Amino acid sequence: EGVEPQGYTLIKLRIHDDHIPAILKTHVTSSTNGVYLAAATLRPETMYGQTNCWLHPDILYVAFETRLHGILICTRRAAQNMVYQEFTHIYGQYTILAEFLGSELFGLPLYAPLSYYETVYVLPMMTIKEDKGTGVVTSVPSDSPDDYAALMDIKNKPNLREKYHIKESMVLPYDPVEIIELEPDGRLAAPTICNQMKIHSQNDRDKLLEAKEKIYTKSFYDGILLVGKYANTKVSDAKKTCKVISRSNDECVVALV
Ligand code: A2H
Repeated sequence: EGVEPQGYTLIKLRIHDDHIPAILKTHVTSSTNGVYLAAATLRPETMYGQTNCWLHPDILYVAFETRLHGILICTRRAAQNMVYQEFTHIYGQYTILAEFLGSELFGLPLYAPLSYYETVYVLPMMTIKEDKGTGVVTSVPSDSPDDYAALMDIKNKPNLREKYHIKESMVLPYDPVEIIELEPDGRLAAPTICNQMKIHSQNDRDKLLEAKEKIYTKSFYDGILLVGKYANTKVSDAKKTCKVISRSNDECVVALV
C-alpha cells in the first residue's frame, strides 16, 4: 500500500495571494494562475464539508509550476508522477521553485473549492504518510474519522496549537458540516462513530481503522448527499458525475500519484 501510484482526485486549495510564501513570490507573475496545495482524495463529493487542510510537520514538500494548474505544492514523489501526466510544459521535466517542511506552511489561509467555509487553514496531522497520494490531505471531519480525530486534537490541545503557532481562530470556529445522510448514523457519520467507539485522538490507530471500515463502504452505497448540485442523490451516483466534472474544472483534477 502507498507505493504504487493510484488514481486520486486532486483538490486545489488556493493560498490567499497576500500570504504566498516570500520565496515563491518572485516566481508569481500576472500569468501565474495561483499557488495551491494539491490534496489527494478518494471522496471528491465531500468537498462541501472541508474545514481545513492537513500537512505533516516533518515531511518535505516541493512547489513546481504546471501548465494549466498554477504552482502546485505536494511531495516530490507526487510531483514526479504528475510530470509524466502532462502537468508541465515539457513532458517529464519540471523545476522545483521552492521546498518547505509542512511546519513552515502551518497557519496559511486557503480557499477550499466548494467548502462551506470561505477561508480554511493549514494544520498539522501526524498520521500523514509520505508515500501516499500527495502528502496533502483535505479535511472533511463530518465523514472521515481520521480528520475528525485530528481536528479534535488540535481543538482540545492548546499545547499542540502553541507548538505549531496555530491560533484559536484557525480551529475553534470550524465544526463538521452536515453533507451526507447515513442511516442510522445520521448526518455526521464520522463524529458519531468516533464518539460511539470512544476514539479520543488521531493516535488511536486500531480503532480508527475499524471506524473507517465501518463507514466508508456504507457511505458510498447508502449515503445521500444533502448539499450542492447533487443534493438528494446517492453518493454512488453523484460520484460518477463528480469525476467527469473534476476533469474540466479548474478546482480539481484527476491524477495518478
Ligand atoms: B480521503 P487510501 Cl471524507 N496520508 O479524503 C494519510 N492519509 C491520506 C494521505 C496520506 N498521505 N493522502 C490521502 N489520505 C486520505 C476525504 C475522505 C477520505 C473522506 C472519508 C474517507 C477518506 C477527506 N479527507 O479516506 O489509503 C484521504 O482522505 C478513507 C479511505 O488511498 C484519502 O481520501 O485508500 C484517503 O486517505 C486515501 O486513502
